[in-house]
Amino acid sequence: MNDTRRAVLERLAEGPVPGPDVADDLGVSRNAVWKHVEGLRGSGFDIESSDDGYALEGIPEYGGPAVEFGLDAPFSVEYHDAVGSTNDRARELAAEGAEDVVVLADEQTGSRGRLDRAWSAPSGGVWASLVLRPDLPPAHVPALTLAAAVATTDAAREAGVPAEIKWPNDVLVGTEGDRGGRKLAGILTEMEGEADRVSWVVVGIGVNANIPVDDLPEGATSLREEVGEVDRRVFVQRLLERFDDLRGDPESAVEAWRERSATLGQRVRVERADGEVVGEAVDVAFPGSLVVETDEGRVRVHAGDCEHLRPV
Ligand code: BT5
Repeated sequence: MNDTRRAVLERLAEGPVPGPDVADDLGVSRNAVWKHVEGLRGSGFDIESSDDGYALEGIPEYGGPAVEFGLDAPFSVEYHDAVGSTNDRARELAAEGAEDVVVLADEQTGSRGRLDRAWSAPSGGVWASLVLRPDLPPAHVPALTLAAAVATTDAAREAGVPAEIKWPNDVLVGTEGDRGGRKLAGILTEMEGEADRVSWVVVGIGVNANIPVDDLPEGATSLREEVGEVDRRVFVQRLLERFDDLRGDPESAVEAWRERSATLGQRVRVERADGEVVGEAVDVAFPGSLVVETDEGRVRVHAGDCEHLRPV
């Protein structure tokens, strides 16, 4: 949504207002106001016109303009009913110079997990990829993945789901149970940069929102399964707002991650490209490495797949 359209919408949301007043306030022509009102109606906003002027009576349930409306974070949203992978689309936008754009889809037909694993993304999910241009050295980018995991966890908790984070990027529910938790969300961060500067980062966040578990892989859960259907518009807004708070202070993201972690204090096995590490997960160190106390001493693991083991 462009800035003028957003401003028109905000004026109409305050109550009935005559078109000419909106035009004067925003310094645009009456015809321009009318065009924006028609555009907003086309996007699903219910705008009534009466003798008192225009009034906003209803907003679309979901989609780009719906998420942008009332969003307290500086992101614009490109929405797709269906797309191959939101990360792939976000990478295209990043290559074109985009910043603070969120690619959001109802369904993905070719989405990816880490290490080119498949990610199942049927209709009803929250599939979002954030195009960022942070002023960070590449080595600090993992902190953004932690920030995204915290933001996702907090949005899930606000929706009533007691989510926790498994290092580095899985958001789980029910980690106390025998099966070690069911996966609610995953994060895939990709970047391009030089030795000392990031050019762009794409943080891809996949949340099983309003999806029946039968449509998901074994071991997965969804918000719908845990608490019933959620308002995806509000969920995405809270997630983006929380992420926006955290990204400016990566150290605080790591601290917030510790507080929501299901991994710290657990016996873990971490599979790395160059072998496995087994021991107790004792800390996460900036910008996101897991510190494991092994029989041979402390090891810092930067990347890998982590499994929580039963205590010995
Ligand atoms: C992840 O990978 O957890 C990262 C997933 C990132 C997906 C988002 S959606 C928006 C954006 N666009 C993309 O194309 N991707 C991102 P990983 O840790 O490698 O976990 C992958 C494994 O999780 C798979 O091998 C399955 O076992 C399991 N899995 C697949 N789909 C799942 C789902 N919907 N829910 C829970 N688990 C799933």
